[in-house]
Amino acid sequence: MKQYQTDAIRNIAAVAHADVGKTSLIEAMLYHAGAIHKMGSVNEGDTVSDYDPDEVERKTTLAVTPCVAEWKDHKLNLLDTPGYEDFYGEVESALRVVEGALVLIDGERGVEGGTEKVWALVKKYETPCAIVVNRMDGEQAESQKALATVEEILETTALPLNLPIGGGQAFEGVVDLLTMRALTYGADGKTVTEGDIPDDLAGLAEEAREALVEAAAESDEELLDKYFEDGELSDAEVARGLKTGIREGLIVPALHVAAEKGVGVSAVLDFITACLPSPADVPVKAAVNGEETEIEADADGPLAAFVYKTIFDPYAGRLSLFRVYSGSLGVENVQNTTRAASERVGKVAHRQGGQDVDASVIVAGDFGAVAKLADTATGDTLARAEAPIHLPPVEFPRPAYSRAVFPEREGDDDRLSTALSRLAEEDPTLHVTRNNETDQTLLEGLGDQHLTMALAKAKRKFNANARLDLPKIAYRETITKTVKEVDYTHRKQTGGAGQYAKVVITMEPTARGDGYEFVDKIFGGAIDQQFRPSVDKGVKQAMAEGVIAGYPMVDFRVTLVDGKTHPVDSKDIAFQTAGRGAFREAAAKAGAVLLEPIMSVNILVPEEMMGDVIGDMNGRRGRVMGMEQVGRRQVIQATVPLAEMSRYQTDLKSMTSARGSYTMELSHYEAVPGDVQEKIVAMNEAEEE
Ligand SMILES: Nc1nc2c(ncn2[C@@H]2O[C@H](COP(=O)(O)OP(=O)(O)OP(=O)(O)O)[C@@H](O)[C@H]2O)c(=O)[nH]1
Ligand SMILES: [Mg+2]
Repeated sequence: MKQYQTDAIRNIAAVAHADVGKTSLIEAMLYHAGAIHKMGSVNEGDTVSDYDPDEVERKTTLAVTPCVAEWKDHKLNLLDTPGYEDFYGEVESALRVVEGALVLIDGERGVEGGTEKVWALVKKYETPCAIVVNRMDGEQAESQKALATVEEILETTALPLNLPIGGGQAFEGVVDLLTMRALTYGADGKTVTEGDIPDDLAGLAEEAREALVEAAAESDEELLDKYFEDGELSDAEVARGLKTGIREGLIVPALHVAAEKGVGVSAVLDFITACLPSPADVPVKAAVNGEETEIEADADGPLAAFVYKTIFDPYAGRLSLFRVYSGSLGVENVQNTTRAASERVGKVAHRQGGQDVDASVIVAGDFGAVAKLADTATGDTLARAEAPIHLPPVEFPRPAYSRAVFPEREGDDDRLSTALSRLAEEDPTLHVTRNNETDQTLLEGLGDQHLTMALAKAKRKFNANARLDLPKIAYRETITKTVKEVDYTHRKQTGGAGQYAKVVITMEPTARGDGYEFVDKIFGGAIDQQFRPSVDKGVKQAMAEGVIAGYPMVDFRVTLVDGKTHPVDSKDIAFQTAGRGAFREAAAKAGAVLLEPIMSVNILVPEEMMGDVIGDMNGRRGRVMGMEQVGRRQVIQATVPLAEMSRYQTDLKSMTSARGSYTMELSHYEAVPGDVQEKIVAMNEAEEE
């Protein structure tokens, strides 16, 4: 592939609700631009982007994938992304490293739940974007209706840059409002014929062109003056105004396509090269030695490359996909400034889906891949030691869905844990943690599909078979009453040496979160100094198993007030035993209760669904703490027992047609209501039998 200068590069991510046609559109663009000679299809499993066996099997994109097309002396880096929200960590990676986004919507369905979510990400990254209305060949597809949902739900006016010619199966092309010419596409999905605007669209086209020219003028003061004076702008001026307006987020244009048939695809390619910013147009924030600065995409500047994705191949090892922000990256030694580690770059390549395309050097603004870096992970910056630039990492969504994970076969723990840690490196939204209280390994992610996929990958790539289960809840126990001076004597007289220890303890509840405290209040020598820590040790042993249902006891104080030592038979072990016994006796009288983890959740839902979501929260023993309006959505803040949230991800999805989302973190522990406690105790007893 020819070497392109920074200003001839365009970096674009395709984002959308699931199944809208991102992969098909990218495939069509590659085909139209001549990067591939046969157009693949998602259904046949032979697209460039969905190359991974799991993607082929499921006919869906699971990871951000770079593709390359050359179009009119420009290099287009096209990032395909998943549409299922369990994989939106990948969308986040993609938007972090591009200057433009194509937000696809379906010509029949318009904006959907996933569209709202990727739209929020596009806003977060302030990515210049266009709406691409796909499947204009659908029988019910209607541009105006689809764009009305953009207005209504995304609260954005999409400005048509072209108009569809023909509807349903007869959709054959578009009227380009910049040139006021009709483009019709041949059945081969590639041939484009330019002609006059069909009569029935002439009026509509005039109107839409007017709106476009006005919007272009309003983006640029100089153009606005000229427009007021002359009442018109040249095509080049309109394009310039549009480019400015799009870059500044003032204009969101709309284009129409039928990706699978290739209709309208050249117009998208033209739009990307003409109207979306190049890397040279957009300086980025960075830090050098802790000082914030902005860096320009200058191929001769100091090196700054950002790793946006890591792929693990069981044979080839680690592959790091990166984007260069400044300087150029070739075969050389570099510094990973995130980890203060030096790395050897042995070879760089462009990527076309899963294939390497040879390159000698990757210049500022361009994308590349490097294999076998030793210490580099997603989100790291590669730079040079003498100019240690550091780029901010990707802010990945935090997992809100958790399951216990077990090896399918006995003895497979090591294999599974290696597989999971590799997968977590490939996908930073997948966390593997250990819960010491429940003694379970937890796999946490963004949803059930996410974890199911992780298991499938563990099996295919690392030959590690695993299964998931609902995680155990880390209940705890505590006491509610003070019991004074409980005495306990341990005495053992068998054969040889005897054991003797007497302790008197007082046990009292402390504040939530205070844990356990041991106080030695022995005056004089009732218990020898050396044996008092033994009592503490004994209490610690017993408290690990509580007195109600085997959960650790917390938030109490034991005060050792009195006791007795035997001159011969008293020893460490005897006082430990007495400590355990005294604890059990005291705790049994101290009104022990179960505590459960209470989560703090933030639920984002469209206003009209608030009632249902709150009602459901109440059913889960949740407490709504507050509400906050965000645009036309509401953030509901609530606290709710973790035990009620194990299926919330799926439930919220079905309750809100995938429009709601939530985050969750541990808030505190609270006593379990009596009836719930009875159930938990009964369940644990049943389990032990
Ligand atoms: N009729 C019609 N079908 C299309 C068009 N574009 C894509 N499809 C079909 O829609 C389905 C989904 O297409 P994909 O390209 O996989 O959509 P996606 O957005 O990449 O899907 P995910 O990766 O799962 O989010 C496939 O069956 C395609 O064949 C189109 O323009 N018209
Ligand atoms: Mg896809």
